Amino acid sequence: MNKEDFPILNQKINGRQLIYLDNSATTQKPKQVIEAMNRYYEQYNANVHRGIHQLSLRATVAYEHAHEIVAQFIGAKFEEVIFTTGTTEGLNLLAYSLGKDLQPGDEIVLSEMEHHSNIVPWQRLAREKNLKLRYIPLTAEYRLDLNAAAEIITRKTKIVSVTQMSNVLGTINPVEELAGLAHARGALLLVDAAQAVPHLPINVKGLDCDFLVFSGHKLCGPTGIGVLYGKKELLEKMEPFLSGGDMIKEVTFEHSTWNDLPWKFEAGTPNIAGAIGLAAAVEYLQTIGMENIAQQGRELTRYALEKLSTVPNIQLLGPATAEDRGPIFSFIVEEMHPHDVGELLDSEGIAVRGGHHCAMPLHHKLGLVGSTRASFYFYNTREDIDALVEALQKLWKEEMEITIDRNEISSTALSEEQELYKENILDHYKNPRHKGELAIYSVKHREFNPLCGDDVMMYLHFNNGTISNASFTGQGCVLSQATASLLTEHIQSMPAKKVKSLTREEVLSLLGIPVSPTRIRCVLLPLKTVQRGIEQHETGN
Ligand code: C6P
Repeated sequence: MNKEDFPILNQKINGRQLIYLDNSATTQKPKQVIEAMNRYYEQYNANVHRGIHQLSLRATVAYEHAHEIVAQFIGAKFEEVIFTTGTTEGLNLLAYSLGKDLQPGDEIVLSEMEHHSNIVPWQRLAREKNLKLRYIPLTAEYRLDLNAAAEIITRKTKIVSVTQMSNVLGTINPVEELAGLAHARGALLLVDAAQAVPHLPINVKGLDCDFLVFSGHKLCGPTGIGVLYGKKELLEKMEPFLSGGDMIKEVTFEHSTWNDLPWKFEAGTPNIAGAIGLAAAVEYLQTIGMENIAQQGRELTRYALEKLSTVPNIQLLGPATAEDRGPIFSFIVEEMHPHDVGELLDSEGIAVRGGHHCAMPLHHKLGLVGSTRASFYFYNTREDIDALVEALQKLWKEEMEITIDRNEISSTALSEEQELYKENILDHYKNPRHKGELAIYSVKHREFNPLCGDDVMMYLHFNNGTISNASFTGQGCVLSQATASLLTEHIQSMPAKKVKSLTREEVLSLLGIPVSPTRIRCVLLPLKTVQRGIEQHETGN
């Protein structure tokens, strides 16, 4: 691997060398992938499986070859690899197609560490067909409780669907063992390998899973392309998910028959450039070697565990040892909202993710609204971990230039007047006005920002169309909480009609400092809560 293969990594962010640690969200793309996609668009862009002209033939060959490359990469047969838009579509396809055969009372077993993509489609199916969802719990070491799994997976279980590597905890789950448990009870085993395929050599036959899904963009490929692997005999029996062009063999006005695998599950013009990019990404990973990538991931994991455990004010989530663990580290910084931590690290050029990482139930289970996550890939180094640890140490020692009371509200240089506004914001954060329930109120309304966990409940009391009293409760980052305090003060005795027409500019002017685009949502959440509260009062809903 050559770091120069990744042009994007060679840039400064906020005056610092970029350190990209958000690889679980999406990985960066090497030149080889970008060039392969460009070549398709520049030299042989055409639809596949349709034209008889040269360009179409070339595109078809490349598209089918991409299936071959991916099939060989995961140890599957050509017919068993279906291109989707990503892990999410793969899981939705499975819930739809497998769901057709399920009966009321049947059970689906998931785990407590699943991504929303492996929960929500099953919840919808369960509601529609009166099925029961059960969850394998976690142990205190953040691993799956396999004793509990052996009891939860029963003859009533029809599907077990689990992540192979948690996108929050980094835990690697024993898929073979779960396959054994599921198959012994007559159930199917589905694997969400979105985080595992980028880091581990995968052989679907060795895992003995029935289905496995992943996304191209997490392994150096483009977005909008993903893979569904399924055992051929199962795919043959399943109903297609989407229907239309290319997935059919014959169509009359009355009925249609389905194309052969894998095309039966690929309706419409596919993401040809995406497939070509994915194949280039797989070939790129293969030149490095998946064993080498896994080995380097283990080394980074060991080093990160050792280093991060030296930072006093952070609590690491996930297994404490490098065994069965990938290089994904979520943590809580004492007394700081993940959003604030993320923005502070960004000011040091370090890109991480803050929030619930699309695993809200897991965070709730751990008693958290969110966490900060640093996730590594093979182009990361020990020096990147050192830089992260150093930045976190700075946070702890309150050395960061822009840190005030361990909470940051603006990373841009401020004028003298804006500095005063900043002090005012901090004062509202530390000593919120009108915080707490109102004893008497006309309406209460709650809004929640699912991206970061900011949570605001507004209590409003009306008198002749005027807000005679307002208060709020909730928790979140400095900006959301300070704005709620400023806003409840601002709207006291204001006609409800006027409050309803308050604009974002007016709310921003209450803050008086520039707010970065990523934080506008934090500021607007209290405004949305008040305005929806008034609407709720007016409509009675
Ligand atoms: N997790 C993360 O930051 P899509 O969005 O379809 O490519 O992948 C969904 C998905 C499913 N399962 C797991 C275990 C995942 O980690 C993800 C994507 C990203 O953690 C984006 S939310």
